Amino acid sequence: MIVRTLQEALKTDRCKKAANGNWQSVRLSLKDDNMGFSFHITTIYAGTETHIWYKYHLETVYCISGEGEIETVADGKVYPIKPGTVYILDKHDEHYLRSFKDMELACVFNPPLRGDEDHDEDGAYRPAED
Ligand code: 9YT
Repeated sequence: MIVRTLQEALKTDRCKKAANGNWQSVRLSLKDDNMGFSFHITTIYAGTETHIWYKYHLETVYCISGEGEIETVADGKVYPIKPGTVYILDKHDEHYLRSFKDMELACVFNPPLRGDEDHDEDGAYRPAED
């Protein structure tokens, strides 16, 4: 059994800040926990727009607090995000994530992240190399 707290993890390198300044993510559970997924608490800062295209990962995102929207590039659909909303990127959906009020999100990635990943120029994380 593994027990961690958000408060402690925030002070370690589990807390990853995006180079573009749009978000920070506290990666509470990673690949080396051998769970088959990783689990993060992410803050998306108000007033930001982030292009995301997880070509090599699936992600499920649950909104705990804040307010924003997601726009899927393929069809231009816009979905509001508010507390209680979950969105599931089951098709590696390319999208824009916009935050109007700081959003706190719980995020699950499959395959799990290693811990140090930041978005590349396409808004992806590189695939795990095993
Ligand atoms: C919702 C989303 O994907 N935000 C970007 C950060 C990501 N959640 C992460 O790396 O934890």
